[in-house]
Amino acid sequence: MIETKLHGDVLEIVLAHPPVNALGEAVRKGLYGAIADAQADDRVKAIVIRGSGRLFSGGADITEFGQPLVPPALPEVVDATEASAKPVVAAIHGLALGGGLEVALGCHYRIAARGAKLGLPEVTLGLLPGAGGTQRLPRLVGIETALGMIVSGVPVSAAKAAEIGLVDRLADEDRLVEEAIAFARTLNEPRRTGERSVPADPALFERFAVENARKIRGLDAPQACMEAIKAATELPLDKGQEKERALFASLVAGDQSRALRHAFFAERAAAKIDGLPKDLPLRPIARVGVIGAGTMGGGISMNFLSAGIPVTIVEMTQEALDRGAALVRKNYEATAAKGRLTSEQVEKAMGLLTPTLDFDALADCDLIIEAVYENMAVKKEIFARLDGVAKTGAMLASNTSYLSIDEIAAATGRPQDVLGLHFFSPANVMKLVEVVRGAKTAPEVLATGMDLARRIGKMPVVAGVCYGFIGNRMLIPRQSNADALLLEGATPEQVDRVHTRFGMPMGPFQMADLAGVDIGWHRDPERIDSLRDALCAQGRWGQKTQAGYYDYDEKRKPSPSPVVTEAIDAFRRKAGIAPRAISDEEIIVRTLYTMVNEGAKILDEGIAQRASDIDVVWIHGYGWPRHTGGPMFWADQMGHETIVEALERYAHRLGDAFTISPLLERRPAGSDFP
Ligand code: T1G
Repeated sequence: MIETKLHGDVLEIVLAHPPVNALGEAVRKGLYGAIADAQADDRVKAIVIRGSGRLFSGGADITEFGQPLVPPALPEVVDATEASAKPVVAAIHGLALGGGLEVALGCHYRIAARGAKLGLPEVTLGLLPGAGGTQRLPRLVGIETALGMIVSGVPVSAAKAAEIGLVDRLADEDRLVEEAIAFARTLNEPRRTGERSVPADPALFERFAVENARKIRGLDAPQACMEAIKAATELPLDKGQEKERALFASLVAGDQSRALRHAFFAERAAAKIDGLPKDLPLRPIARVGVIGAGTMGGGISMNFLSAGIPVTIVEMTQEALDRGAALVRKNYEATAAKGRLTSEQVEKAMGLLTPTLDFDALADCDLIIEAVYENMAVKKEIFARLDGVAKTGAMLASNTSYLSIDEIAAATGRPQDVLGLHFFSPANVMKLVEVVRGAKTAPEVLATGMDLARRIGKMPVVAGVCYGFIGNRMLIPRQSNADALLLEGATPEQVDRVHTRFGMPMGPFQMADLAGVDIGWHRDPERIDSLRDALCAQGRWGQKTQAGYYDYDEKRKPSPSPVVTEAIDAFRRKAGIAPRAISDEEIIVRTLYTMVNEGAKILDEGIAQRASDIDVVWIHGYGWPRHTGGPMFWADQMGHETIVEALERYAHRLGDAFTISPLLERRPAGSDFP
């Protein structure tokens, strides 16, 4: 956990706790003891602290939160480091995050490898730096810089850290330790953070809060971070640390931090495929083929191009092909215009794209992704054709968002090579990919799909085959109830407002307008069986036609539509429904609780490996508010009995086909989903 080595008169202390040198109990004890021993060791003139492996330290051990604290607490260890009578130098490489950076802040000097990054990401876990970071960082880099780093949680580069005074020196990666030891040898005494508070203009905090209002709305931790940093402008160091610890204690016990810590571990658990050996040989993917150059095909292609993987994209007509390639270029150039890509990077990515009308050009691809429209007959025809073109061992994937991978695989003679790679629109932006395993998908094909998704920066989740897999299947009861609520008396604005207040980026009707009301429409303007049919028949296809469930101005700003109100009334009259007042609670039960219920069925049927995978799907595929942990964690916190009771109370509104998941019903009170 802690290794020490004496280099002449300089003691090297190594944080050695793979994989991230988390500052768990044993590391804290070891570090505290090594610092104490060094004080009494006359051979030691100065101390260097570094991390083993690929980084300095990933911070406190998050798994310990919520458990009884075993001393020494991290603040104590950091204070003891700073109190050392002998100079202490932190030698930082890779990452110094959270408590890791706070240990470095307790050191008297900091030297960093040029490729290192330093940050205080506690806010992303619903916490604040609780080992002196909110008090020492402002004293070192100033209030404004400290506010930016701590409230955003975004790490800074070593160069930036040197610029703002967070580190004293930079070193080449391979000379860091020797330069740190040599530097330590030149030091005669410690340099400590000043006790005095850091005066600041109070208006700075108000301005910062206003500028960041949208980002931090409804979140406890950013507010507490600002309060702790403000204490650094009013109190001496020790008093400020007391304030920091009190705020930390409140956050760590709070719902939001427990939810955010759940999300952190859920994302890592999602990468694991139960029942598969860890070291399964993956299939090499050197070239990808994409069939369909529409919005999805283009977006999917960009993920591989940006990761340096060549893509052959196939379309049926030159016009569609040109349009698709132009859209890819347009997306890249829009990113470059924001300064997030250089023009060379754009050209490099575009240079890896090979548009073609020749289906046989897919013969040398290692993975081929079909991204044509949602029609099973078309997909089966494509896969049957692929069977004759794709090379042996090529992986054949469909981007279908609902349809059966098993049925598609059966159109080929190689079902073991077939899987689903369900990207979420816009595919070059949304992180989620549902990696759908068919009944005959080979284990290494599934494992390769998961690994490749991560290589291109996605958040993959394994899904079994059912209509809509995980995310879209849970959308079904949400949308059917939302539609029914309109006919029973609610308005699109009311239903959407309940969802946006809950923390969703948009509600069901705003989402329909964004995605396209006409998606999945039968396209027969004479056949009007639903409000959606009526809107589509009038050409109200959503934002793209400046009209859907809402009217849109040229800036796509939505406003309630009298046309829609009239259409809803007409449907009510036709169905003989007298509108009634609908409570927000009813909307929550019928659109969010029913989603949880569907999630429980998905879990029960083994479509999802674990409840936390369902949370990851909704956080990364639909923007479910991360600080509630995802639908299943949120239900755990609420108590399954609360959900069951409410669903039973509204059962008469949920349709004859509605059933409560047995998994929900049979869970003992207070238990969580598996
Ligand atoms: N505590 C416990 N486990 C951790 C951990 C941590 N801080 N960081 C990572 N792990 C586990 C992770 O769950 C995974 O486990 C394995 O290590 C590899 O992680 C008092 C209160 C450092 C950038 O927020 O951002 O300090 O799945 O897959 O992609 O003020 O891990 O293998 O079983 O993510 O190379 C603040 C959290 C803590 C940083 C490395 N620190 N970690 O990414 O590997 S709170 C953070 C990360 C704190 C103090 C406060 C990343 C990483 P498993 P990984 P990676």
